[in-house]
Amino acid sequence: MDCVPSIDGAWIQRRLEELAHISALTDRLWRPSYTPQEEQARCLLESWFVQAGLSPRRDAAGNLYGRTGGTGRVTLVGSHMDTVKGAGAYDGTAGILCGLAALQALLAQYGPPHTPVELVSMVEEEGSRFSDASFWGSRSILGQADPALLSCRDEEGITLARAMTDAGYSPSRLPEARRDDLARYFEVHIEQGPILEHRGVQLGIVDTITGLGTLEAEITGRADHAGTTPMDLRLDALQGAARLILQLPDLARSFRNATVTAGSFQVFPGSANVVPGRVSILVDYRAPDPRDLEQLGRKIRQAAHSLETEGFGVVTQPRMSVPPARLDKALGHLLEQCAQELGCSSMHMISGAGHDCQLFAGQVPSALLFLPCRGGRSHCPEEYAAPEDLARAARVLAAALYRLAWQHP
Ligand code: HGY
Ligand code: MN
Ligand code: MN
Repeated sequence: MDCVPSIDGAWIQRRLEELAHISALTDRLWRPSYTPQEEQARCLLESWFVQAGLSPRRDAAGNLYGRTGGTGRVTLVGSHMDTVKGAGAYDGTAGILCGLAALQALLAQYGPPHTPVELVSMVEEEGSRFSDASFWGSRSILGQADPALLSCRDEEGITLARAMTDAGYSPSRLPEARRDDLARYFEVHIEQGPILEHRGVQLGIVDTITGLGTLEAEITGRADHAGTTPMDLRLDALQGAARLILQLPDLARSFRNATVTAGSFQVFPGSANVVPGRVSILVDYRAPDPRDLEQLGRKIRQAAHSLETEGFGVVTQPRMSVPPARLDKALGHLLEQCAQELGCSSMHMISGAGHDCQLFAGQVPSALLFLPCRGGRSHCPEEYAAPEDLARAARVLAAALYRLAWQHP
């Protein structure tokens, strides 16, 4: 398949490392949406889009597009530019830069495609600033951004509406971000797990993306003096929460490919010499089967409410949920064929991570291509993908885009 130009993985990696220096924190990488740091990253990406020959545009949600080609339904390629707290340099941005490298190489070799191709850098996929509004950028494109979420708040108490307005975007114009001209969606992403590296396979063709939900459990006991309250007369909310958290791994193990994680919790009042009166936990739970996902969520709620028999007050609140998604077989087969013709090994797999792709899959044929990341590590500074793996994924994407938009429009 010599029609696909070569791609320099080091070019991709240099830009990822440059983006990784743009952080809202000094001691680790966090690029939350609608912040000056995100705007700085967006402007840098925009300059690269223009250098590559793409026409830039921002939508009402702050998603950044780069377009090339004629009229007609659009092949969209993209991922997210926001990060979790303590992120690595590759989650999200690797997909944007692999897409950019693919388009830059094709434009340099063949000029614009017959049918339009757009690259998109999306906002707030992680929900690391607005935990109820994860996938906000892709939801805005798909007309699924719930206006009620505009009043959700970040840790500083700033609403999503305020943050958008301060960043120069008008929440009232969000409906303008909706697209109804998309033909298909491609996403390249690091695997964020160990399977490709462990199996020695170069690329992953994702068939199913797991469903995920977030549940808030608030456990209320009684705040008391840490020194004068006898151990058997306490209602220590953190002890209750701990008993719930220790049950979660067994709940996950009762469903295939399921996970449950209690990664975020707050203790009130939070002083060492006060028996914790209240604890709020955010539980992340996932399963690739929709029935399992629903049952798992129910079992977690039941386990939380069973603490009531010990005298604790328990309130559980579903916060966010995204169903599992089966991706497009024809696009998956195209990626597999392109990988084969380029001499790359590939395997079909499930994604345990959530992705914007699973929202697109509900409306247009969508495909997700994984590249390995070292040790399967992600959502941490150790996250790393080798230049040759970045280049390989970009070339397979370029081959698929060439077929669809340059060769057989
Ligand atoms: O949490 C996830 O799976 C994704 O990184 N947002
Ligand atoms: Mn992530
Ligand atoms: Mn991601």
